[in-house]
Amino acid sequence: MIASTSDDDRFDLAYEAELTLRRLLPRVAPVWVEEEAAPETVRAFEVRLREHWPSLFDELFRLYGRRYDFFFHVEEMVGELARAWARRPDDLKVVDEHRVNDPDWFQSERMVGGALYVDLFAENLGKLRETIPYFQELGLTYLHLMPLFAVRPGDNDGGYAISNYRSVDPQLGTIDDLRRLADDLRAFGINLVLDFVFNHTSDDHDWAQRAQSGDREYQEFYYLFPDRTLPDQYERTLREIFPTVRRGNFTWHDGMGRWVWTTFNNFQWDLNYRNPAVFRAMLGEMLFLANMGVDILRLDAVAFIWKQMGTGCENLPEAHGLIRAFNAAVRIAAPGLVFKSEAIVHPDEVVRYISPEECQISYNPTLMALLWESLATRQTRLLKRSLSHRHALPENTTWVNYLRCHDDIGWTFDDADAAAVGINAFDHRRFLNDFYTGQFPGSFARGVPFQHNPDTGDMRIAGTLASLAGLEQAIESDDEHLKEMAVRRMILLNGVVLAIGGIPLLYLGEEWGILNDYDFVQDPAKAGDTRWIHRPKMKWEFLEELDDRIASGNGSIRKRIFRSLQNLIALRKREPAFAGIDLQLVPVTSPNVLAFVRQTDASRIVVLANFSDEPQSVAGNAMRTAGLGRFFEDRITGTTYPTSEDLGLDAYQVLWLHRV
Ligand code: OTU
Repeated sequence: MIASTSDDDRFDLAYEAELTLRRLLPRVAPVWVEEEAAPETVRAFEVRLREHWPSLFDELFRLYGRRYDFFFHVEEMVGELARAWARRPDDLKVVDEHRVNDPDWFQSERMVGGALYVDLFAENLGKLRETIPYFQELGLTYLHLMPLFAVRPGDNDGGYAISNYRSVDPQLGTIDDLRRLADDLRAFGINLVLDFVFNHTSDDHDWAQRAQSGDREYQEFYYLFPDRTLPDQYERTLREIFPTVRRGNFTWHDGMGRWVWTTFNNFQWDLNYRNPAVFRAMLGEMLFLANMGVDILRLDAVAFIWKQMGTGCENLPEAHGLIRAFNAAVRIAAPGLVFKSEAIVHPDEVVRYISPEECQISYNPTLMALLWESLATRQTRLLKRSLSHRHALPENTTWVNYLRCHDDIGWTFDDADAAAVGINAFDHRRFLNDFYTGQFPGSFARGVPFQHNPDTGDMRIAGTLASLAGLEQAIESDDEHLKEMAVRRMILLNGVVLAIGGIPLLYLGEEWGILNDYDFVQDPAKAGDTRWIHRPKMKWEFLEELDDRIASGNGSIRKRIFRSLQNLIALRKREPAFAGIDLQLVPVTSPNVLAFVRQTDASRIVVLANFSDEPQSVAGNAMRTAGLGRFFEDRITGTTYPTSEDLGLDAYQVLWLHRV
C-alpha cells in the first residue's frame, strides 16, 4: 500500500483504521490489568480512542505506512496511550472533562501570561512556589517556565539542549518539585506552560550517547552522514538559523566519524522523524509531561521537524502531519492539554500550524514585529495592512501576543504586505535593524545584533523592552522628557497587546522596565549568544520601590511601569469584550493612530493607540460610527469625552474607550 491522498485512498484508510482498531483493542487488555485500571477508566479511554483513532491512524499511515514495522509501532503506541491514561492523576481527568466540554477555555479575557527562567527569577522550583503571590498580584493566569529539564553541562541554549525529558535540572530541583509546583499553580488558577523541545535533543541525551557508542538503532534517531555528499546537497536549499555559531547546518562528530544534522547549536542534534521509533519515543516523553500537570505545551521549533531533500526543510506538509498525530494522541490520552506553536516564520506559514487539530494556540510573531515597526516609523500602515487580513483565526484557536520573549526579534512580515503600502521590504528590514541597534540617526533604541549573516545581510535584534523603547538612552542622558517618552512607549505597546485579541504574554522582569544586562559576556557559556542581554536576573528589591517613601529617581519610573501594567491587566480581566480575537479596524485620518473595536454581545471597546511622539486627533464622529454613542469614557484614565468634538490623543497615548 502506498500513502497518498486521493478520495478512494481515504476511504480505504478509514476502513483500514477500523480493522486495525478492532484487532488492537483486545491487545490493550494486559495494560489495564497491569495498571489495575477501573472499568470507567477503560470505558472513557475506549470512547475517545474510537473518536480520535481515525485521524491518528490516518496521519500515522501517511507518514509511516510504507515502513515494514508500521503495525508493530502502532500497536505499541496504543498500549502507551492506554498506560498514560491509566496513570493520569484524577484531578487532571477532571480538568480534561471541563476542557473537552469548553474548547474555548483559553479564549477568556482572564487569560494573561508570564514567562520566566526558574533560576534567574527565583533560583529554584521550591522558591518559585513561594512567588505565586507575586504572579497573583500581577494578575497572571498562565505561566511559561523556560525549559527546566536536565541539560548538558556548559552552554545548553537556555535549556533548549535537553539530556533527559523526565528529570529536572538538579540545580532547579526535582521532578517532584515540579509536580508540587504544578499542583499549587492549578490550585491558584494559574495554567502551567512547558516546552516540548521535540526537534532536537542534546548531544548527551541517552539516545545520542548510544548513537555515539555505535548503536545502530539509536544512530537512526538522528540524521548522520559519513561524508559531505548528502549534507552538501541539502545545504543548497537550507537557511542558516544560527550563522554566527557555525556556517551551515551540519556538525562533524569526531568520535562517530559522522556529520550530524544540527539546525541550531552544534550540540543540538535534530531528531529523525522519518523513523517511527522516534515519533513513538517522543510521544512517550510528551505523555509523561502531560501527566505532570502541564496545561499548555509549547512546541518548540515546529517548522523544522521534517526534512526533505531539495526543500528548505521548514514548514513541510509532513511537519504538520506529525503535529496532528501528536495532537490526536493527546486527545485520546490527555485531552485537556493544548499545544502552542512556536513558528517564527513567514506569516503565511505561521497560520498553517493553527487549528484545533494541530496547535490551538500560536505565538504571533508578525504582530510583535509590526508593533516594533510602528514604534520605529511612527506609522501604522503596515501594522493595519497586516491586521486587516492576518488577525482572524479558525474557531477554537487563538494567538499569544507578546512584545518581548527570551528570543530575538526578527522582521518576519510579508514583503507583499509591505509593497501594498509602498514599503520596500529589503530596505525596510535594514532600516529596522539600524534603528533598533541605535545606528539610525535619532533612534531611541539600544538593541544589539543577533545572528548577523554576512552573506545575506540578515540580522535579528536582541534587547529588553525598556532598552528598545528608549529608557536606557533616556536614563543615561538623564533627560526627563526622553524618560517620559520611553515610559509612554512601553505603556502604549502593552496597552495594545493586552487589548488586541489573544493571550497577552509578558516576559517577566519587563514589568519593571529592566534594562539590557551587558554582563552576560562574562559567562563563557553565554557570551556567544546576545539573547542573554535581555534575560537578566529578577531583582526582588524593586518590589520595595512600590512603597512611596522609598521610590525615587529610577525607582519611581519602575514603580510607574509596574503599576500601569498591573492596572491594564486588571482592567483587561474585567472586560468581556477582550475575550477571543474578533477585531475590527476603525478608519481614522491620522496615519500614526491604530484604532480598532473589540466586542462581544454585551460590551464594546474602541482602542486608540498613537504611535507618534506628537499629539494626534481623531474625529469624534468616527468614534460615534464605531458605536460609542454620544459620550464615552476611557477605561484607563476614567476621562469622559463627547463624540460631538474631536478627540485629542497625547504623544504615545493609548485609550480603551467604552460608551457611557
Ligand atoms: C526556539 O527558537 C527557541 O525559542 C530558542 O530559544 C532556541 O534557541 C531554539 O528554538 C532551539 O531550540 O531560532 O532564535 O521558528 O526562530 O524556532 C530563535 C524558527 C530560534 C526559530 C525558532 C527558534
